[in-house]
Amino acid sequence: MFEDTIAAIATPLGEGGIAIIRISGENALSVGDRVFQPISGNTNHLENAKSHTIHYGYISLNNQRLDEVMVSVMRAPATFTREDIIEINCHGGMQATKTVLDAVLKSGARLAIPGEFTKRAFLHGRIDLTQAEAVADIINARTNLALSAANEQLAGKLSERINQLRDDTMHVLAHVEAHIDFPDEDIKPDTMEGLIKRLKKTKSFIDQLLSTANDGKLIRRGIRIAIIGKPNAGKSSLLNQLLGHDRAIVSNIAGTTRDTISEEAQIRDILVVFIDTAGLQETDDKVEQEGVKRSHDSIKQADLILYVLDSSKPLTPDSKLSLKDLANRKHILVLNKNDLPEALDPKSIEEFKTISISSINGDGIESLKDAIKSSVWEGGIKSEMLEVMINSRHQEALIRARISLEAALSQLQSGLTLDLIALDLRVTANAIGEIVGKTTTEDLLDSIFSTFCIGK
Ligand SMILES: Nc1nc2c(ncn2[C@@H]2O[C@H](COP(=O)(O)OP(=O)(O)OP(=O)(O)O)[C@@H](O)[C@H]2O)c(=O)[nH]1
Ligand SMILES: [Mg+2]
Repeated sequence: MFEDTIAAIATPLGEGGIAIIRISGENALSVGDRVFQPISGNTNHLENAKSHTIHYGYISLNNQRLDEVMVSVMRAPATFTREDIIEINCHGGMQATKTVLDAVLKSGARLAIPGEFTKRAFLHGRIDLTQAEAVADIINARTNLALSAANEQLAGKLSERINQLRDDTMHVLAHVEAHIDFPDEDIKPDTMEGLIKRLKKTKSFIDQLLSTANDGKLIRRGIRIAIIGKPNAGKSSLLNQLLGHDRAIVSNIAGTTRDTISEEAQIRDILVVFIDTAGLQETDDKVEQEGVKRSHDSIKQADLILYVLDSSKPLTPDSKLSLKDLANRKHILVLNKNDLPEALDPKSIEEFKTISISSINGDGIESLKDAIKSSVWEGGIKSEMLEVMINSRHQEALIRARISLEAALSQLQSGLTLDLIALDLRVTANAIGEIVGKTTTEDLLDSIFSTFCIGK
């Protein structure tokens, strides 16, 4: 299918013990032989090597030794791309790696574009599109949850369900088309009932899958949490507690934090970006005004708001006002400074979900983390949730599939012309097929694989 042989550095660029240069394609072995000198040397060493073996020697070009390496030989079809692959394990410095890659490129391989190895794996039928996306998800995973969800997808758990949906739609389509060919025969009531039942089942199955989209987004991208409150409430101290190190400057001067500070952390296996903000207050100071404006912006973008109150002080009228806005956002009211005598009237905040903490001694921080987790996963994490979690591309295709499926269903029920029904069912099947890559366009493939790194 592909005539050219591609090569790329498959490990991150930088200083490391080893780097791997991957070469895939019809001429992978002969390209390798042009640059590889085995330690006890005959020519065409790699072309004559058995599959899945590793060889010690040197990379050289024009009789100049460039690096001491180990080369793995993997013959088609038992490889990632289903083509012949060799992988050169060379020294992992920037220059060493580039020099070896350069030699390979001068010897007949072309530099791979991002995702091209995985694209070949897909086009050769080794994996489907959801599995190709899972490869990228595994590389990008930052939490255990994200990694296990990606592994399930690579194992084909999502593909199984999508293929079932498509088969069911095709089954009904075949029936409808058969009757188009024999217009004298009506669909028997029994058969019709069966077809309608099958389409209804398909629709509710699509709904089940669509309901996983939000969790999928959460697991893949994580959430943004804004820490807000009045000056000196202890927002920056709380950020430092949650991160476990001193990221933000803390002081008893009101207005210490002027710009927003964002920092990533894992809280109970959820990827979180915390945004510490300037205190919310009226001010004449220009810089502080900008800080307050940025605080409001981060409140808008946040998935969850931690509103920090100093519980050693009575509630002020302006706090009462901003608490009102809180009610219609996902929030946790954090009562800070519980190591000091309490001066807050519990009645004034009784309608809020509160957690009492001390950002000085860490009291209550673990309960706060639990509260963050349960506000993200209302109802907890179920194991079947990890098996299938669709991404936004799958979601978009399923929404299209659902619209045409509904049209087909209502036409089938009201006895409209079979041609139209068949058309809608075909649109449904195609939209579902896009998810696993049974129906694709070059544009779709480009947009998926271009997000990959080079060498994958
Ligand atoms: N006793 C006590 N003091 C605290 C606690 N948390 C913070 N503080 C103190 O309160 C003061 C303000 O803390 P910061 O974390 O800088 O408060 P902030 O909300 O970020 O303030 P701005 O950035 O100025 O808006 C500092 O002197 C902290 O040491 C706490 O739980 N108990
Ligand atoms: Mg601060």
